[in-house]
Amino acid sequence: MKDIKYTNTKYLEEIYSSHLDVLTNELVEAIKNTPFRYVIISSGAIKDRRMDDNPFPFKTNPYFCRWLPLLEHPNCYLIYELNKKPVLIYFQEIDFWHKSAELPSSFWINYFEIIIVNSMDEINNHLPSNKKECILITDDYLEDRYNFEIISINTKNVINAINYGRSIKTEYEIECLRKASRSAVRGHQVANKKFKEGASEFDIHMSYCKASKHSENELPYKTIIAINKNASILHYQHYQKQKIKNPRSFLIDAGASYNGYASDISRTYAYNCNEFQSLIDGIDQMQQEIIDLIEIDMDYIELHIMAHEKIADFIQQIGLANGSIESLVKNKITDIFFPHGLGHFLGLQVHDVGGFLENPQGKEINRSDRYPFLRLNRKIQENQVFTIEPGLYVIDLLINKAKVNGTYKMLNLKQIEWLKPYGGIRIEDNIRVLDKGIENLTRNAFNESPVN
Ligand SMILES: [Mn+2]
Repeated sequence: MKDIKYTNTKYLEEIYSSHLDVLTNELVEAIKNTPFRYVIISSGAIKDRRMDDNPFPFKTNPYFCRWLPLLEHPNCYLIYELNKKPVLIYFQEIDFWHKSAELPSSFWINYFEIIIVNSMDEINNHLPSNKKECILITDDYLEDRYNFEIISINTKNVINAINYGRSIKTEYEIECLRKASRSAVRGHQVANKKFKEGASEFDIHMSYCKASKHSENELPYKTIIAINKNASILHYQHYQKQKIKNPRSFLIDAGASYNGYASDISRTYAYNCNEFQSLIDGIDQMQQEIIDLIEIDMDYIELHIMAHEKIADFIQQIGLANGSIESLVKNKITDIFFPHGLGHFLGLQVHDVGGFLENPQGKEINRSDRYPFLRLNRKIQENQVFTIEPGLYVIDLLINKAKVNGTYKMLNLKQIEWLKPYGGIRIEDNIRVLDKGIENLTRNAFNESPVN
C-alpha cells in the first residue's frame, strides 16, 4: 500500500494557508504604486485549431495554478482585491457533450468566495465595474476572446514582481515538487526495467506513463526516450516502435506533475556492464560533486563554469580530446560535448520563470555571451529549486563545426567514433537549496522506493 503515502494530502492542507499568505503579500507589493486595485487571473481557455473542431490539449495558466490546483478547469477566474477574501469565478458549463466540472470540494474552498457560473456571458457580471483598476493575468494569446474591456493585460512590472516571487518556493510548493519527483521516479524505474528487457522506445514510453500514472497530456513535457545513437539528440522527439536489435544505451529525460508542479529528471543506462557504464558512473559522480559545490550567494553561472572544467578534465581523461583543462574550455571543446546549460529553475513550468531577474522590480541580469544556452544566472538563494544536469554527447553537427576552426586537432576522432553509437549521457536531479546544504528531491525519491 505504498501509494497511500504518495496520495496523502493532509500535510499539503496544513501548509496551504501559509502558501496563500506569501502569494497575497507578493500581490500587495506587486500592485503598490500602480493604478490597479484588482488582479484577475484566468485559468486559461480551451484553444481551437483553425478549421478543425478538435482543440489543443488544455493546460492551466501557471499563474492561476499557483493559487488553486485546478488542472482541468478552463474559464475560471481568480479575482484578488486588496484586503478582501479572494473571489473564485468557477466555471461549470452545462452541456451534454462533456463532463461538467464537479462542484468545488477540496481543502482550499474555505479560502475563497466561490461564485459558480454556467456560461461565459455570466462571467462579466462578476468582474469589477471599474476596468481601469483591473489587471488581467492570462496565458492566452487570443486576447480578443475576452470581451471584458480590461486594457491592462500581463503588465510587465506586476508580472516581474510575481515571477521574482515564483523563484523562491514555499513549503507547499516544495511538497508538490517532492510528490512530482516521486511519481517520475516510479516511471523511471519501470522504464529502465523495460529497456533491459529489450523493449522499443514506444513501449518504454507507454510503460513510463503507466507507472507514473500520467496520461500524455498530464506530463509536464514530452518524455525523451532515446536508445543508442538517438541519445545524441538533445530533445529527441520520436518513439521508435520497432525493437532495437543491438541495444547499447538508454537516455531517459522524463518528469511528472503534481498540482501543476513539475519534476524534470534524466538518467542514462548501459545495456551491458561495460566501458560505457563506467562513463555513466563518471558523469553521475561529477553531477554529485557539482551539487556539493552549491552555496548560498554564489552565482549559478559559477557552477556552470565549474561544470565545464570538470567536463574538460573528464574528456581529457577518457581520451576524447587532448589539451589542458584551461585550453579545452577556452577553445570551446567542452561546448562540443556539453552544449547545453547546467540547469534551470523548476516549478509550475519545467523551465521556470525568473532565471535572469535580479530583483522584483524587473532588473535583468545580463545573459552570458559565452554560454548563451544557460537559462539561469541568479544568485543562489534558500528555497530556490533548480536542476543540475551535466551531459556528455557525441553530436556530429558540433564535431563537424569544429572542422572549420583550428580546434579540430584537439579532438581524438578514434575515441569519438567509439563513443558515437552510444549517443550521449545526461544525469539530472531536482535540487532545493537549504539554509545549509541542499535537499535532493530526485535522489531522495530514488532512495525511498528502491528497485526490487
Ligand atoms: Mn531539465
